[in-house]
This record gives sequence, structure tokens and C-alpha cells, in this order.
Amino acid sequence: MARLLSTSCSVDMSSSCKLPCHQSYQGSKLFSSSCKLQTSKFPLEKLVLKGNRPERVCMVRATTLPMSQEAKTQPGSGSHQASGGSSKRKRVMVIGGDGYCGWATALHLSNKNYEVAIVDSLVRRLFDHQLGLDSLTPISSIHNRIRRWKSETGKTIQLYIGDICDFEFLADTFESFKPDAVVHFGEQRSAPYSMIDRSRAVFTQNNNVIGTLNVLFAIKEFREDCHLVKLGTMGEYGTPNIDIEEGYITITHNGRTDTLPYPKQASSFYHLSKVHDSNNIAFTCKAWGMRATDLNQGVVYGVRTDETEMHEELCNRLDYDGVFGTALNRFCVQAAVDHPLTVYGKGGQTRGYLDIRDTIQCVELAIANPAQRGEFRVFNQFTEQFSVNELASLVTKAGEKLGLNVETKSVPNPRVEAEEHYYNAKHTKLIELGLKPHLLSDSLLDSLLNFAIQFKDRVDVKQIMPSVSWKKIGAKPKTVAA
Ligand code: NAD
Ligand code: USQ
Repeated sequence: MARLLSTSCSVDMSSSCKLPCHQSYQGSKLFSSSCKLQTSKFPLEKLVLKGNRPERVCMVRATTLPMSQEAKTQPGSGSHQASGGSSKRKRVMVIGGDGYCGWATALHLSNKNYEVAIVDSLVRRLFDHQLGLDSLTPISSIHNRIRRWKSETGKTIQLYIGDICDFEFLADTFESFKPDAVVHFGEQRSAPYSMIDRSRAVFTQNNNVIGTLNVLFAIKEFREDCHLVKLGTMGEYGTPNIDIEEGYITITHNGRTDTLPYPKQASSFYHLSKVHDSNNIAFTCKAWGMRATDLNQGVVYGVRTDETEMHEELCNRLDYDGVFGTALNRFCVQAAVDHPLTVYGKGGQTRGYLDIRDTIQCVELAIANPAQRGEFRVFNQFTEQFSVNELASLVTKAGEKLGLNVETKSVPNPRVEAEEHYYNAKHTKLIELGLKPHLLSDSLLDSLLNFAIQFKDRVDVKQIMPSVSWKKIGAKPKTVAA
């Protein structure tokens, strides 16, 4: 049975309904809780009156421990064994396991016989409600997803619902689950979301930087030997006019040589939060002897993995809107509904891309080959680089083969970014560990386009054009729904 730990939940949504709420229990302490959904332009905060002074409180703190007690497991030993074997299965905590990359990864690791727990605040589902967005694919609740996984495979995934910015909650999950590795996907991951207004910029940096800091403290406090596998982004590097190395660059300056962190030039408040995370992680590897791998991931595309294919209730999300949708996924959905492909500006923006099947492969490789104590390891996680124009032309050709009439439209660029630039980023370390890339092929584009066509009736075309401007961001709270 679920044990409620703490609930202090008041969240913004476009409606003003009130939900019944639980009284919650933590140790001997009773927390009163009133959970109210209200209309507000702040993402996850509200002003409450304390004495005569207004005070901001963090809203999402509903936490459960663990959803299913059917699978009582042995506490992990803290050592790093292979995933096989029965009594010594490696225990992996997937933070953000209800999201796009996290869900596919949690299922894959569970399938590969890792003992998996998902930790998620479900805040991403809330953003969708707030902004009036939805995944192209219908997605089941996290509870139904996990139940379905159990009935399809017999495998249990434990579930902890809560906010990692709440250290008490996180500490409890660490003490309960005792992870050997933590895969941390649990952040606000959209650059446009972080550029909507001040409150979203502040939310993004607070959520991401404090959440990661809490994970670092939890590892130090409860699982010193645990390997942190953290999702970073290629966007930390920006688009310098020299080759991008994997994390570090050796520089000779005034006759002296050193190997230093590669310079960072992030281009949104979201991407900047990742830079701060990387610095905090690097520091704790040095200061506390943490073991960490920063996966600087490129833009992910695709939706199907072997595990999500097993049942419709296991289906992953696919975002196509102007806030959370990413380039190639968006273009495929646009082609399916006869919307011109939205190339921003000149379209020379070049990034690293990878198939979601490679995301899960890379994470598995990182877990199976952990960093050493004190090591801050950085891998560039992508398989190919493309400009936006190249992607548009690939989707146009693939669409025409399926009888679609695909057009491209240059949209005034809502972002501040170089539209024509040099880009050559190294990405050999994961290949050396054994990554076998799924390169972007005609068949993958066919399948992604067919997938988009299958769900095209669910597309809200009003959500396609970008609505967030890097230059127009202001302090005033904004509503960006169409
Ligand atoms: P997503 O929004 O689909 O999933 C993120 C999940 O984290 C959500 O389920 C959300 O509820 C959860 N979460 C957020 N803040 C949390 C908190 N404080 N406590 C607990 N849970 C929290 O995002 P995604 O596309 O799966 O991305 C996952 C990670 O990979 C992110 O860190 C992102 O920066 C990184 N990444 C994603 C891409 C991409 O193309 N999707 C590319 C590069 C890097
Ligand atoms: N772009 C278009 N048209 C569109 C959408 C995007 O031209 O309709 C352009 C953007 O201007 C940008 C490029 O395509 O130059 C990539 O944009 P994106 O929205 O696909 O990806 P981005 O905002 O960079 O963010 C995504 C994920 C983020 C991750 C990042 C990896 O949302 O979590 O960190 O990819 S990277 O791009 O390497 O930083």
C-alpha cells in the first residue's frame, strides 16, 4: 500500500477546481495539507500569507513510498556488479522516469534485469496542463504504465512520486531504495519554456540546479559509492568556431599547458542550468570523491523502443508543440498534418542528434562502466549532426515517398542563436564503450512519419508555431497557450 509521506500541493492549472487532499504522515510528524488547483501565472509557486507577510512556498511535495510493495527487494550492496545474476542485481534509480527519455530508459533497464525505481514529481504532465499542450501519443498514467509493465513482463518497477528539490523526500527515497546508480533525467528540459517569462526562468534554474545539488548531497550522505549518470546537453558548449571536444580541452597559453573544462556558451536559461549542474558535479567529484558521468546529449528523436512497443499502455510521449517539441519530431508531425516545416531563420543551425533507442543504450553503457571515485567523466551523447535545413530536406523526401506534400517555411527565428556556423563535435567515447548507433535512415523516417500519420487527428495545429521569443521575455507572467 502506498505510504503518504508529505503533501503540500498547490499547483497552477487553467481551471480553478479544488481537489480533496490527504493528511500526510512522516515519521511521527503530521503535515497538514491542502491541495488546491488554481489559476495563476506562476508555474509552481503561490503566495501564501504567513503572519502578515506573503511568503512563497514550493508546491509539489506529494510523495509516495513505493507504489508497489509486492516486490520486496534486497537492499543493494553498493558495489558495481553486472546486471545479470539474481541476488546481486544492480539497483538503478531513474529520476524523471515518467518523461520521454526516462520512461524508455526505465523500461529498458528493467528488461535488462536491473532493479529499477522511478522517481518523478509528474511536474511535466502539469506543464502540459498549464500550457494546454498534449503529447501526440496518448500516454497512460504512471501508475497504469507500471502495472502494465508488471503484467506484460512480471517485472516490478518501484515508484516514488515527489520533487527532488524536497530533500526530505529525496533522502527517504535513497534510504528506502539504496541505489547503486542514479540516472538523473528529472529536470525542466525545454529551452523555450525557460524563456517564457521570469517565473519560468527562475523555476527552471531553481528546479534543475537545486534538484541536482540535492541528488549530490543525497549520494554523499546515504550512498557514497553510488554512480551518478546525469543528463547534460550538447547545448552547454554553444556553437564555437573550433571543434568541440568531449568535456575537456588541452590549451597551451603563454608557454604553459593544461587540460581544462571545455568553454561553455549556453543559449537559454535552461541550457545555462545544465552548465551550473556540470560545475556543481565536477566540484563534488573533486571535493568529495563522487563518481559521475555527465552525458551531454544532443536532440533526441523517435518514439519506439522494444519495450514501449509491447503494449499501447507503455507508449512513450511525443511532443510536437512549439515549447516542448524538438526539431525532427516536430517536422515529422508537421509533415503528417500538411503544415509547412518550421525552419527558424536561415536554417543553418547545426546540432547533434540521436535516436531514442541510442539514448537508452548510452545510459546502459554508462551504468555498466561506471566512472571511478573522484572522476567527473563527460561523454558527448549523439550519433550524427545535421543542420535544420538538412532535416527539413530529409523529411520532405521521406514524406513525398509516402504521398505527402511537404513544404518548408522559413519562420522568423524566435531564438537568439547563430544561424550559419561551424560545427564539429567529437563523440567517440560512447562508441569506444560499445555503442552501436541507429543512424537516421529512410526506414526510421518512414516509421516516424507513419506514426505521426496514425495519430494525426490528435494534433492541435494551433500549438505548432513557436510562441516564445528570446528577446521579448519579461518579468510579467505570460500565458503562452494558443
Ligand atoms: P521530459 O520533460 O519528458 O521528462 C523529464 C521528467 O522529469 C518529467 O517526467 C518531469 O516530471 C520530471 N521532473 C522534472 N523536475 C523534477 C523534479 N524536481 N523532481 C522530480 N521529477 C522531476 O524530458 P526528457 O525529454 O525526457 O529529458 C530528460 C533529460 O534529458 C533532461 O534532463 C533533458 O535536459 C535531457 N535531454 C533531453 C533531450 C531531448 O531531446 N529530449 C536532449 C538532450 C538532453
Ligand atoms: N528549430 C527549428 N524549427 C523548429 C524547432 C527547432 O528551426 O520547429 C531549431 C532551433 O532554433 C534550434 C534547433 O532547431 O536551432 C534545435 O532546437 P530543438 O527545439 O530541437 O532543441 P533544443 O531547444 O536545443 O532542446 C532540445 C531539448 C533539450 C536538449 C537539447 C539538446 O529540448 O532538453 O538539451 O535539445 S542540444 O540541442 O544539443 O542542446
